Amino acid sequence: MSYVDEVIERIVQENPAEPEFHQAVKEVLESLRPVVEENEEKYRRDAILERLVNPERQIKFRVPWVDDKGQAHVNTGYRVQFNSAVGPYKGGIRLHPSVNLGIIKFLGFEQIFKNSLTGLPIGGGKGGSDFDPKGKSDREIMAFCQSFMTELYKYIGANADVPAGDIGTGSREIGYMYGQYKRIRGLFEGVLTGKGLSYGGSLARTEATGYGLLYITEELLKCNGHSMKGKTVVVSGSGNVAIYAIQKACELGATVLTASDSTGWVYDPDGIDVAALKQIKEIDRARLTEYKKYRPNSEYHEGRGMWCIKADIALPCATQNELTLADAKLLVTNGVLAVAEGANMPTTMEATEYLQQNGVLFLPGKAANAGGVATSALEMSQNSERISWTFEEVDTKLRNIMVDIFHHIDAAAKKYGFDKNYVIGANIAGFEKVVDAMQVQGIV
Ligand code: NDP
Ligand code: 2IT
Repeated sequence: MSYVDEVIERIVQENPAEPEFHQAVKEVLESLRPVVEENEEKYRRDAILERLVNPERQIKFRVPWVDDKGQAHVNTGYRVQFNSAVGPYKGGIRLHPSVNLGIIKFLGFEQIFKNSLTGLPIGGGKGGSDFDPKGKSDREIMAFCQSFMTELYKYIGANADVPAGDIGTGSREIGYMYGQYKRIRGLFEGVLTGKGLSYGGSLARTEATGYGLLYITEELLKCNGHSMKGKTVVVSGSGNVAIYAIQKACELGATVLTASDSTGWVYDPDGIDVAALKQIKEIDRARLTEYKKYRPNSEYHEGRGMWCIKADIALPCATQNELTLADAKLLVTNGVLAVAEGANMPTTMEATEYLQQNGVLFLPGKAANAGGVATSALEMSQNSERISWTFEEVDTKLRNIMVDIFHHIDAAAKKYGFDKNYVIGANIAGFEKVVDAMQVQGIV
């Protein structure tokens, strides 16, 4: 049996009931076959793949908090410190009832390669909790965040592990967590990113993931003889990534037809109104059912299903495995040109293969959504220097990073004979730097 197959088999056996983690490991290791085959003897001797797929450390803890009625609750907190070969662990904190160890491990594993692709010195990690922020008061959110940080602070630090936002964790939650860290440690340091601008946050971090997604998609299109201008786009999600992806797509001259949340989706034939979306989601924290009040011409549909809308580009920006084989078939039937993942692993493996086999340009999340963590690393730089760059400075750096990522993954795919297979390109390009750092640092 090949080394890759052996490691995949062991990871499935040793980590039962973690299907998303198995999926992420399989996708990456399958892509790495040509590199592993070239170096099999050395990698086996040094247990490179075993060390790559086993987190350096995984922390699980109890998070007790009290609701507004005086009732105590207990949630589970996680931080998986996956790989620090190229820099301090870096990755977001997800607050969602679906969170479990397997979800955090898949996200942490993906983060290793994504962070490597940014070209910046950040290792891979991820954290979170099964706490559900929906419907909670500000005081309840604060109580949870303070309790979460009261345990997490022991394991993180500006040069050790720097968490940030993800699903359910935005600037409000980061603020409460930062305040509690500072109070316990007595350190005003860049231990979190996605901070508010008044206490060390970076301009353009809020916009970065969505903007970065469009910068790399524009480069992909340009290199394949197209552009965003005049294109129609279907987007899923209506959170941080989706909102700023929609905003930048509009700025580049495209029309975005859809947005979604966990209960339904909207179709706006005149183009999604970003100001209305921000009011509903960022300010009112309400459901998308409200959208019709702003745009009477739009349609609201319960459930999922926006992939049936005909468009040139699809940008899944909500959550993992939200774009299935059936959805991919609809997209192909409707003549989709490109799919770029704003979310982490939103496309199932079967759907990805189907899109690629049918000539759709496909950008995987670890390249396409790397603008968020890249700008987090720029926030870390600004914190270290104790200065703040202008919006334009950060945005220009972000754009350059995304363009560089595209050419890097494109070149890696070509080098191994998989021209335009950006999944293989991203996995190989992300791996190359990490494996080099791991090898020269010895067996640790
Ligand atoms: P938000 O919490 O801001 O928004 C998430 C959006 O996705 C909401 O519209 C939410 O709907 C929807 N959603 C979440 N879970 C589900 C689900 N199980 N089924 C259907 N819809 C769902 O998160 P972000 O925008 O920050 O994150 C979105 C994706 O992008 C995630 O995969 C995240 O890991 C990834 N990502 C985020 C980055 C960042 O900087 N924030 C960087 C790189 C990737 P509802 O409001 O109803 O829950
Ligand atoms: O998935 C991701 O890359 C993020 N949620 C952002 C992580 C970060 O550290 O900014």
